[in-house]
Parts: sequence; C-alpha cells; structure tokens
Amino acid sequence: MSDVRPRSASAAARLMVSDADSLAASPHAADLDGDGDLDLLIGTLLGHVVRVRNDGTRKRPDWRDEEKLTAGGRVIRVEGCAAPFVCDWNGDGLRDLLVGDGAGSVWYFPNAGSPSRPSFERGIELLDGPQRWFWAGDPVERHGARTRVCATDYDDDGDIDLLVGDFVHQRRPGFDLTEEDSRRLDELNREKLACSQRLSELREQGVAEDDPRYQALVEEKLAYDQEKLPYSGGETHGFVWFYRRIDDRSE
Ligand SMILES: [Ca+2]
Ligand SMILES: [Ca+2]
Ligand SMILES: [Ca+2]
Repeated sequence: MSDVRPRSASAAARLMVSDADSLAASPHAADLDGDGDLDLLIGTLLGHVVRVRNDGTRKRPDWRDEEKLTAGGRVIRVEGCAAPFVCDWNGDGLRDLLVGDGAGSVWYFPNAGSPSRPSFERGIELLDGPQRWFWAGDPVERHGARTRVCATDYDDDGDIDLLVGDFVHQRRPGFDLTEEDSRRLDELNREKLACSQRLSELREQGVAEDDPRYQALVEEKLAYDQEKLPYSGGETHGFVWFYRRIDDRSE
C-alpha cells in the first residue's frame, strides 16, 4: 500500500463525487476486477460506495471511471458513513463486499458475477447496530456506531473472522434526571430510532433524497439532536471488536 499515492492534488480532487458525498471518506484498496492492480473503493458520508478503477499499475496508478457501486440493481446506500472492505466472505472464489455504516451495522453484499466483472446481490446484515444510546458509566458490551470492517482469519483456524472498529459516545445528561425524566428520555430515544428506521425503509424502497417524505424525516431526525435531546458531556472512544466465525461459509 505504501507505493499507492495520488499523483497530484488535482488527481485527488477528481475522485470527489460531490461536495457533500466527498466528506468522511473511508478508502479501501482492493483488486476488485481481478486484473492485478489495486482499485479504490471509497465509502462516503451519505452511505454510498464509490469505485474508482485503476487502469495503471500498483506503483503508478491511473484512476478512471468513478461510479457508485450497486447491489441487487440499486445503488448501495447504507445508513451513512459507509466503510467498505473486499474479501471472499463465502469462500466461492469471488470477491464479496462488506460495508460498515454509521448506525453500526455491518453489511455483506455477495458477489454473483465473475472474477473480472463483480455483480453484487442485495445486502445481508451480518451485524446490527447498537439500537440504543450508551450512557456514561455503562459497560460497553458490544460495538457502537460508525463501524469499519476488516475480515481476516484472526484466530488462525481456517475461516475468516471479523474485526470491527467503532465509535462510541457514552452520553451524560447535563442535569440530574428524575424517574420521569429518564422515562421521557427513553421514549424520545425510541422515537428517534424509529425515525431512523423509517429513513432506512425509504432508502430500501429507492426513494430519492429530494423526495418531500425523505426530507421531512431528515428534518424530524435533526430535531431530536438539536432540540429534543439536549445532552452535555460524555466520553468518546473507539474500540476494535473481534467477532469469531463459528459457522460454515453459507452466511
Ligand atoms: Ca484491479
Ligand atoms: Ca465470494
Ligand atoms: Ca477464523
């Protein structure tokens, strides 16, 4: 990897897909088309995975034809902060795609194409997100949000395991909570989560980002962060979680 560098600032700029979608990039280099050089996959803030083909070599890359990857006939769109990783997850000889996302899920997109022309099927959720807030002082017993994935045989038993990096913010309310406050906070958090799930459903249905229903839900979700759920302080950290594979390669 140390010999792969953008040749100039303008070359790097060409990789940008749009102003918003070029933020929070999560790059991963892999030979996606099986021609021996490393191509570039870039996970984006909005949850897309952009592939930039390398028409050069490993030492002198020549980036071409950036495009958003599709799966099951639709552009891949996970719950923000996409973080791609390529590996043969099911052991059939074709490179599959794993993607972590902002909500903490890890998605698996099986490759049903060929070694030179990958074609990804609809995503399967290998791990779901935390589905709740972490509070300061709580033990953190599983991974949090913004998952980033590496698949390798970490325990050296012959199958591929998952290493999952995360982001966790353990919140601390800025005031002493009564029992009623706690109940109301839990209720608001559930409402916010339901809002996120409705957004995911719209994305699954292929609803466009400028659709009024989509925009209304985005605004509703923002209102929870900015008005309805005021927090102050807390602890922020990231862990690396080891998920040992114990089943066969069928899923
Ligand atoms: Ca390649
Ligand atoms: Ca495969
Ligand atoms: Ca293993």
